[in-house]
Amino acid sequence: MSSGVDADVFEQLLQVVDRFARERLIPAEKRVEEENDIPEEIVAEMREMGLFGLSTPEEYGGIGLNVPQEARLIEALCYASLTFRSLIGTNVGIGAQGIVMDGTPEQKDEWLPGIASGEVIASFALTEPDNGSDAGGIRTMARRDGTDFVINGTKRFITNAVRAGVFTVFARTDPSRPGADGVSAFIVPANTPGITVATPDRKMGQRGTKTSDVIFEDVRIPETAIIGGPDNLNKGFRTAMKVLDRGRIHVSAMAVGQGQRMLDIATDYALERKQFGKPIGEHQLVQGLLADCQADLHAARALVHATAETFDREGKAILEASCAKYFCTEAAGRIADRALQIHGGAGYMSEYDIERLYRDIRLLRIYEGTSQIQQLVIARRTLAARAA
Ligand code: COS
Repeated sequence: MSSGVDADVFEQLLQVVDRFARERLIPAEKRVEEENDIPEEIVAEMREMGLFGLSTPEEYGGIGLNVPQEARLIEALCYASLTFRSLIGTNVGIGAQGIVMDGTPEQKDEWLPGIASGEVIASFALTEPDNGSDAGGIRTMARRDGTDFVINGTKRFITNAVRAGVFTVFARTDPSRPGADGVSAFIVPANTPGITVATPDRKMGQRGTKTSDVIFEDVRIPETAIIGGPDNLNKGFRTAMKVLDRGRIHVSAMAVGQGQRMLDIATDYALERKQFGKPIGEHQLVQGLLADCQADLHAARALVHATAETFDREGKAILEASCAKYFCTEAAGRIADRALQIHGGAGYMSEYDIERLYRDIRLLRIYEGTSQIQQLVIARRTLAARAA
């Protein structure tokens, strides 16, 4: 098991983040929704707290949480709007983990301190207009030119692209191999000539998060920018998959944090709101909705913790991470639906938080692998294990 930070230090940090989410972030949620951005003073506070470097190893200036600790901390942070998490999410997770997991010592020295402090935002550029679930079908090309590569292509829905200082970019380096085998991962500074970041997308929820197309036109980078160095040519798909496995545990923890928030809101409403002469929480059908939320939440939380422990112990948890992401995000969707139902007509009105949380949570079943991709991974591995 990887050590993570000392247990006492971690418990203190957890309390600080829990308080920060409840006392600082939740009161700012409506402003974020209206302004479609996170106030600068909150960004600065998140930097000061070291949140950008939660999972960066301590030797590079991060806090160095292990995966079980990261899961508990992300659950606490995600009691508040998911938008706040998205600001640090690519540095803690998918944008940076390729460098943490597979980078050379030089690449780590160059990039991880800035990523840990939040001075550099790292962004993960995998998805394309024609390739999301089929990650091995990447069309962005990186053509060799001497000891350089020249990248051309478009990436889509790239979180934090407008804020990025560096992209981890997945591009095809061997056109003769159309699938996962011909893909490499590159570290591309965002100021490299030829990169255009489009205007951020308008989305259903999670206002204040920034996703955009990123267009690469003749972007020239040296072969030393391949994650892990030139020897890792054509091995980028595995880096992407490893990053996503870990990311799926992270997303599961987000679902639990939001699930708890929605259940608390629905419970408070059930205690206050009266119909037929008594609080609706005293009506058994409403109790049934609350009970189903609580059972889903307990199961989801237990699954995240167990999966995080497995990842920490074994260094991977492919089947388990897909099970967790599938179950926890679907459970959060069910909790959102019931919590809104408990609110009745009020739940459909934007002055109630549940309307916004319901929209925000919808994305969890889609990004970092849709529920259907998780089903596919789970089923393939289940069949393969019995067939072996
Ligand atoms: N960890 C490490 N290696 C992995 C892996 C994982 N989780 N999953 C697959 N690999 C390896 C395989 O072992 C295989 O290597 P070998 O050829 O040496 O055996 C290689 O990668 C190709 O794997 P596979 O044949 O399973 O690839 P597929 O093209 O069939 O794709 C899925 C597999 C669908 C699971 C993959 O494309 C995927 O996860 N898609 C969803 C992507 C996603 O989450 N997109 C969201 C974008 S980021 S917000």
